[in-house]
Amino acid sequence: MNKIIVIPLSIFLPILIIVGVLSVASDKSEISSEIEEIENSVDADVIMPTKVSRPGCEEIDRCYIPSMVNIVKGETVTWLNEDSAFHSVTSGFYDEPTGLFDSGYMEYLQSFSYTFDDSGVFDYYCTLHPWMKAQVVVE
Ligand SMILES: [Cu+2]
Repeated sequence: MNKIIVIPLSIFLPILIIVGVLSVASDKSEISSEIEEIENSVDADVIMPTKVSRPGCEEIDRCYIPSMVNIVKGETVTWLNEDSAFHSVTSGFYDEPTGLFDSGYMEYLQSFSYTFDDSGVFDYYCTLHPWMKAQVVVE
């Protein structure tokens, strides 16, 4: 006759709970490592730092960091929004967009890239926060 192995519920239930907790924990670490991957995968030239949705950053020239980027023709600039608020990267001045580039609203950790094919000084700003402005200088 075959022996039937009976695992008492008092042992089985705690094991089940531990396995459940462990799988939730590994899910969480997976998510945080995914976020890290996103942050590391974006090689940003310019970041929008936290708290720039309130005026003040313009006084220390830190609405976009750095506030001036120097590149040569044909190079690409990548912006990364590290703020929890929406921001944009829009060519021109507030209420005077040139139409050359516009990221639209960028959410947290969203990036935007633009390749500059002509030389010149390119001003840009945030459509949501008039004090946010910076420049790309293309040789
Ligand atoms: Cu903004």
